[in-house]
Amino acid sequence: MTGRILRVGAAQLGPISRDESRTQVVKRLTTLLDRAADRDVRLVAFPELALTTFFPRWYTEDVSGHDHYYEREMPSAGTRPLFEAARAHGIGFSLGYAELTPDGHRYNTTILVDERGETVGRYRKVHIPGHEHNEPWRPFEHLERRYFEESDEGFSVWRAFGGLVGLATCNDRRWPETYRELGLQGVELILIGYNTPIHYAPDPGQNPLQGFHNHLVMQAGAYQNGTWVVGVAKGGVEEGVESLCQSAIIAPSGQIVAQAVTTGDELVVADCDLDWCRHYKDTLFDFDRYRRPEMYRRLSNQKGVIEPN
Ligand code: CDT
Repeated sequence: MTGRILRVGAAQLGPISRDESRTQVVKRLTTLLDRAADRDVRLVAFPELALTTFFPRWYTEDVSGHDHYYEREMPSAGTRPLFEAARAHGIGFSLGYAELTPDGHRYNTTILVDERGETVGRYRKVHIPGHEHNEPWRPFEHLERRYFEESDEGFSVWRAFGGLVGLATCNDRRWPETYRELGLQGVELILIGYNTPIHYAPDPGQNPLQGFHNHLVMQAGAYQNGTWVVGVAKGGVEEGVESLCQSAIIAPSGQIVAQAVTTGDELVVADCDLDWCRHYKDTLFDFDRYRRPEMYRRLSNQKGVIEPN
């Protein structure tokens, strides 16, 4: 193989129980990092909210009722061992967690940490799914809109690991705007962590299609922007709720080149040739040559649907 090869690991996590301590979880993450080091991986992607159980499934009257699940600093005493292990191995990583800022804002955040243990990028989730208020009719809730603010920082791409790396989080992967925002910054590798319950209460007919939709959107996003995409799950049955696994590494062709086979902690590895992106970015998806932004004004000027008279 020639080109800019980056060996990437998708570090899928099985369930995290509500009373699992940060120390216990960080130990699981460092075990996966150790396995990555054994396989000469240079960058490991961890899932969304990788340090805790998916707490938005439970309603609390006071929004601060789940604050013990949030990180007030990164790294902290609890998470520093992960940074130290990564630095010792010379491996970078992305990590999703609940962030509580000093001025009281709550974000669903993912950071990108380089091989020296330095945080080089921070992304706060843009598309926040679910609901704000108690809906006890559901078998379990999806209160992300109660516990996280929508970020208005947008999507960034960073020069790291010899390429152009972007981040997105779970529900963002379903929106083509996410990939295009990153694609317009030349992204070559997008890391996406997710927690996707199989049961979708507003329309359970979608339940059997969760795996299909997961790969459909990421494969399309990869191909249409000529980029690698890593989708990494926290899945399995967590506190009685089954979530999708099927973590995957997807090439700029849209093909899945590696996929998880378990519903637990598992490292999925692939050699990502970042130069492969050029095959798509310089041909069918030569944005500079073929895009017609003046034809797409609704995309940034309009939020909902306006049907013709
Ligand atoms: N974590 C996350 O964003 N999960 C959503 C569930 C959507 S149903 C409320 C997802 O898009 O997978």
